[in-house]
Amino acid sequence: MGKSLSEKVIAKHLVEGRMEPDEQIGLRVDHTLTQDSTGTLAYLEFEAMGVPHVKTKLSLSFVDHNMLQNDFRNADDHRYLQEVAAKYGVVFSRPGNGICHQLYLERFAKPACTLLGSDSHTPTAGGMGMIAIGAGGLDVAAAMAGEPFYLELPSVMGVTLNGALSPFVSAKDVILEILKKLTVKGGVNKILEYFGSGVKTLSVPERGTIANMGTETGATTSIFPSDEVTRAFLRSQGREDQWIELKADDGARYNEVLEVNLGEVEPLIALPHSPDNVKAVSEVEGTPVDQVCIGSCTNSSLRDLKMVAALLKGKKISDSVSLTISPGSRQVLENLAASGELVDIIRAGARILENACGPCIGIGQAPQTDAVSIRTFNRNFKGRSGTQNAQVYLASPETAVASAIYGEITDPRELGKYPKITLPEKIIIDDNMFIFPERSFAGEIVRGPNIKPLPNFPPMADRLAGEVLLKLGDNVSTDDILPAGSEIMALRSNIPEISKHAFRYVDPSFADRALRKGGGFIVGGENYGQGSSREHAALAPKYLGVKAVIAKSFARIHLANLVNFGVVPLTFVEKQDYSNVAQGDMLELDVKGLKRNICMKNVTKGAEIKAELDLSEREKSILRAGGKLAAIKAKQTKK
Ligand code: MIC
Ligand code: SF4
Repeated sequence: MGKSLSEKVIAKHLVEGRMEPDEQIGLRVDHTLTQDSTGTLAYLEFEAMGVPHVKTKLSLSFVDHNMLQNDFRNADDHRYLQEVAAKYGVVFSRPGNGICHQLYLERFAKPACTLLGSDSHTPTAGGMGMIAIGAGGLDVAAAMAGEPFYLELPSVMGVTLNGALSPFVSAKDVILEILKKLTVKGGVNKILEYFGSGVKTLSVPERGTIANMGTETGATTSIFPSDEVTRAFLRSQGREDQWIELKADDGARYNEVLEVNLGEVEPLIALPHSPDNVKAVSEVEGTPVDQVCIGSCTNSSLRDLKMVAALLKGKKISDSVSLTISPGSRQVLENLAASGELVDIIRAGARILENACGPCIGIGQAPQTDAVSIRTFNRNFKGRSGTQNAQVYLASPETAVASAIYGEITDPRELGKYPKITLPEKIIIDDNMFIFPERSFAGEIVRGPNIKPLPNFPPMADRLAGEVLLKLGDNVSTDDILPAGSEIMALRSNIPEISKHAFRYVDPSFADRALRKGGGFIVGGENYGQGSSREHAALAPKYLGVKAVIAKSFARIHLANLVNFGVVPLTFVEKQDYSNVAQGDMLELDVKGLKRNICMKNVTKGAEIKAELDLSEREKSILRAGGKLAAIKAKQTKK
């Protein structure tokens, strides 16, 4: 039987476990990536591991999220990150260089390698034939220290792409089509592997867009073959020598297959407030638009911004719209500047922002009250833009431009002539804003006053008791648990302070209540913790005393983060038992021995509820120790 591409790359990196369904496997990690807002914790954790130098082939630290310097805090974090990178052998990408996933794809991604990144959109590099996975900072720190990355072997969903896209339809529409089919939980514990005759019609940045937003289906990662298109992209980046051909065997078997005929995809748009709330653009045409934001790790490549420039050339945006452009990298910006295309963008009335995440994560450009904002980004969870009542829609750069010009949601096919975009064979490359570790740092690492030591947690108790502090519904995102935005994100390296903001917009009294009651439990529905990799969404509740989360199901990265910080993740054996637990109920759990079946007593209702702890022995030992850092330290003292 032929092998899928995913199986081939995984097999090459397998260091523990067997490649069988539901098996826990350990993967060798070739490259790691961090970004600043998860990176400060990740490097504090790495330092605590006491390893003198990173053990990976390549580790990179990007600064692209917390770019607003309203006071000393973000700037102090940036300095810490730069010094720690130099000390431990990590390549540092300076603020202003660009968004981690875009930069990684341009300059470092290599077919057949593995990448672990402390950002949920790390799978973008799957566009280059890699197994690239997002994880919490602690797992990335462990990988930098030479540990394998552990996960349950994902099943592989084949996605056949046939035909070719029609004019004005692009990669974003393809992934929106897939999201419409799979929803935000349809990809959990799966790899989306692309193949079929349509693949060769997509450039590497377009493949990157599709792999990037596969994250929104909950997928572990997405992967494309490495073919002549990949080779041409690497050639244009002066890296052709890093190319190898990579594809699934003929007759490879997939656990399931999804078919997308590219020619049938039409311009699509995700409506507020979920990336899977997808409709045809034509269904919502005419909705007045106040803001359009183009950029993010999904849609900020040279291909995308060349398209934007071509569509804006000679036009003027509507007086009612504020249009912002955040290029994905300095390389993209420099090439647009050199070709003159940047002028077309500026003349049309766009506001050029930094090469960074920016509005995607509520770092500036919060929309006005009740605004409709069309964004080429990947997430539109309520409030993520910084304005709680804003209506955020997700669309392609083509739809975004058409809507900016007409001041209302517009099908881009109404723009008339479709420009032909070709990527230059050779682009301008300048790696000056990467600091390679040869320029070494020998001094003492300076930590600003906002960089607080990591909290320590005791080993787990045999009995957990307390109140249900909060009961939530399905698809609770990490943006709900620990919101982003410039105010709260500046506290990423200060756990005591950031914890005060847990569930701030869901229930502003949560943090105080949790502390007052001496901790307790959270009850959730399906897909609890979807979205980002931020470990603060596990660490802050833990710091406030949350002992366990009982949910119908969990998102992959958040589940791992809960375990890593010693919070017990339990699922209801009978889903209807969810309705037998109310906020304020007192619960008692006997977790001695961390058995699979846990009996949970609802003391308030006098009922017994069956809960399940579906974890590997390795994960259980982490829980017992009180978290992964404690487990690693305990292992070190035994040696
Ligand atoms: C996001 O898009 O939500 C983020 C900000 O990039 C996060 C990481 C973080 O919270 O720092 C992610 O996707 O993992
Ligand atoms: Fe940055 Fe947005 Fe991408 Fe997250 S999703 S890495 S905030 S651009």
